[in-house]
Amino acid sequence: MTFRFTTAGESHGRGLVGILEGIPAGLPISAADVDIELKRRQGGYGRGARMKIESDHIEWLSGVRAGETLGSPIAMLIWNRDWDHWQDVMAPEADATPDPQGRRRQVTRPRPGHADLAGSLKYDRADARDILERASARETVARVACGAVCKKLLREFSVEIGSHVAELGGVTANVGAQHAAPLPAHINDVADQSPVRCLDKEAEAEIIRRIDAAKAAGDTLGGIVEVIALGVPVGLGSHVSWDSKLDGRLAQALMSIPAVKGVELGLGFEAARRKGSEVHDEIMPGFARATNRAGGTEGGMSTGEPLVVRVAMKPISTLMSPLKTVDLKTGGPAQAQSERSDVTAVPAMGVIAEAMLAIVLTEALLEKFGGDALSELKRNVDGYLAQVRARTPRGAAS
Ligand code: EPS
Repeated sequence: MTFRFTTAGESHGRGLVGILEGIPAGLPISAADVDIELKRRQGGYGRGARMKIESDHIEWLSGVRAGETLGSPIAMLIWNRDWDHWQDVMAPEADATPDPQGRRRQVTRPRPGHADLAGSLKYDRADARDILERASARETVARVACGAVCKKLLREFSVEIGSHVAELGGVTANVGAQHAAPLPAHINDVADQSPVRCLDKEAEAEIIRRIDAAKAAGDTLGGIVEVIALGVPVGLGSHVSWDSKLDGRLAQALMSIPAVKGVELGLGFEAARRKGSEVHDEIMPGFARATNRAGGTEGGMSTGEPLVVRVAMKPISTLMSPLKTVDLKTGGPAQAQSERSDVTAVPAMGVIAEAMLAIVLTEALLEKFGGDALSELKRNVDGYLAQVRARTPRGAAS
């Protein structure tokens, strides 16, 4: 069964749907496993009023019975509570008595940086709401739901994924995979205690000050999140074809998160500034590495070292002190639309990036090991790990 993942839904529509295909039968799962992740995504200092309205949780539509997956497509539904306020604006059926003034809550002043303008021209829409409703980062709630199921599967193989905010609003945390101080063993246990998911208390205080200042100025802030997967076995992905390379697949998946503009693995761009002797991770007895500057992939395959990915998010493009734009209706100069929005969503983006990482790793795991049932998948993984162990130099196996 080919692994597939998709989402449907608009920001102020009835709800969001996430669909996963190819998850083997027999994986224990409950709505609570998914809802925990949805709650984590809703948090973070700097979010707007919408998060006070929503209280995200899933309803299973298919693919799960008596607390276990069936091997059939898994569909999850998350209702939008805000729909109550948007039913007329977002109604699917044509209005029998249309308002002569035109549609309510139209958006005709596209926001620089948002999908509004390119989408309105491409899809030939007079109202940019037809674009922004789907371009909205609300869609990521369905990604996180699918990612939660994938995380549950990966945990069966001792793969743990966590993240923390490495930079926000120009403030850099003095903690991370490339810093001397060790990261906590369970990153999320610590990061989730911080209102901005930052592991450096001093940086956290300054980040909060900057979020408050940006809010007062009607501005927004971006930042960088570091996502780490521990316990990934050697050999996921492949060097043989461009589209089977794990690093390329991770970059695509993470770059697809709204407002993400950059993805780095390990040293990333910094590797380009160093000599080879200061970049590559020497191979020690037992195939261990003294360093992990590569960030867990070589030749498009996982190395067995922690997977370390940094994801950069631009500031949100809805500004309360708006930028210049052009009105789609009049063609004349205007101020971009300001709608209720967040000052920053970088802490939430970390949770979304964890989900996308989990989805890519699950796809790569299932592609390599196959299996219709979890028991079969486990046998296949165990057989492979025994084969790898047999190749590990004697007396030095980790
Ligand atoms: C978003 C704008 C805000 C955010 C939203 C993403 O929503 P609203 O326009 O309803 O105030 O809160 O994010 C979410 C709803 C969410 O669940 O993350 C945008 O324009 O991208």
